[in-house]
Amino acid sequence: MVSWKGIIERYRDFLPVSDKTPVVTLHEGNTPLIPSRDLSEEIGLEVYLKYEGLNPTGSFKDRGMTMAISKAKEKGCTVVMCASTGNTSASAAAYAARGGSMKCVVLIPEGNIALGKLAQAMIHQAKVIAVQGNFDEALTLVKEITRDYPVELVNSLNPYRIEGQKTSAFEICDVLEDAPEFHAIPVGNAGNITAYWKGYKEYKQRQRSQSLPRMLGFQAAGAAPIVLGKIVERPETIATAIRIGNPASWKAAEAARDESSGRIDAVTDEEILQAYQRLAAASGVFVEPASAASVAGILKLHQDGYFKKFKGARLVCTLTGHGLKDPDIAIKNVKAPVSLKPDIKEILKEIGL
Ligand code: AN7
Repeated sequence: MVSWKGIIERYRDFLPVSDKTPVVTLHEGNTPLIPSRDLSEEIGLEVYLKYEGLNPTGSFKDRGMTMAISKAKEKGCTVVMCASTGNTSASAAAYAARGGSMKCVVLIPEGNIALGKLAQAMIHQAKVIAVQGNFDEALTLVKEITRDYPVELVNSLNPYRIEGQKTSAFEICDVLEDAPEFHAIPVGNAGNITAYWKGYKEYKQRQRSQSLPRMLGFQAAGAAPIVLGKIVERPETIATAIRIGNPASWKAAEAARDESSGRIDAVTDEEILQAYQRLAAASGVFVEPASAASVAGILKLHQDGYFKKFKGARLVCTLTGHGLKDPDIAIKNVKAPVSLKPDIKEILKEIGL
C-alpha cells in the first residue's frame, strides 16, 4: 500500500509546483466522502458529506495552506500573514511551524473567534493580534501591510490557496467516478466555492470527469452580501467562521454560480443550528456551525421543491470544519449532564433500567 503524502504529491500534475518546490505538508486531504442515509431519505437524492473537518488542523484550509506555505518557502519568504475568522489562522500557524524558520502573524476580529481556533493559532506560536473590528477590517489591514512590506499574504487572495483547495473536487470525482449533479458549500470570503468550481472544470477539461455540478453556495442571513448584492457593514451570525460582509472572491463566486446554473442563498442562524444538531444526532458527524450552512441550505431548497426534478441525483455537501473548533456553541445547544451520587440505584433509575 502506498501511504498518503498530502494533496501536492497526489495531484502534482494539476498544481503549480516543480521539483524545486519544498513541500510543506501535514498529509492533508484524502478526507472521507460519507453517504448520509438521513438526508438522502428526506431529500430524495444521494447525499454525501465531504468531511473536511478531518484535515490535520480540522478544516479545509489545510489544502490551500500546504500550497501557500510551500510556495512562500520556495520564494524564500520568512514572514507570512493573514486575517482570519479563525480557521485560516489555525492552519497558517501550523504550516508555518511545519515549514521551519517562518514567522506567522494573524489578525483576528476580537471576541468573534471560536475557542479551539484561537488555541491552535497560539499553541503553534503565531503572533496573534486581536483587532477591535471585524474580519473585513482586519483583511484590509493585512492587504496593506503585505503590499508594502516583505510579508507574504496567505489569505485566499493568494492564488496558491485556491489551487490547493480545488483538490477536494478532484477527490470527490475520483470517488464518485464523475462529478456529482450538485455541490453545496458554505460561503464566507468565497475562496472555497471558487476553488471547487475551478477544480471541477479542470478535471473535466483533462478528461478525468465527464460532467460539472451545479454549485449551491450558502451564506448566513446576517452576513449575506452576495445574496443581497451589497456589502454588509456589520455582519452578524453565530457561525463566526462566515461572519464576513465583503468577500474577497465575490466576483469569482458569482461566476461559479452563474456558469454552473447554481444558486447562492442565505440561511438563518436558526436553520444553521438545526442542521448542526441534526448532523451530529442523525449522521454522527460533528461540524462547526458554519459548516452546517451547506446542509441547512439544501434542506431549505428541498422544502422549496428545488430538487423535485432530480430524484436520485448525487449531491455532495462540503462540511468545512470540525465541531470541536467551537465547543462553546455545542455546550450551549444541549442539555447539561445530570449530576448524581455514585450510587448504582440512582444511576439505573436515571437510565430507566
Ligand atoms: C469552517 O478562517 O474566512 O468562503 O478566515 O472557516 O472560502 O471563506 C474561514 C472561512 C466556511 C468559508 N466554513 O469559506 C477564515 C475564513 C468554515 C470556515 C468558511 C470558512 P470561504
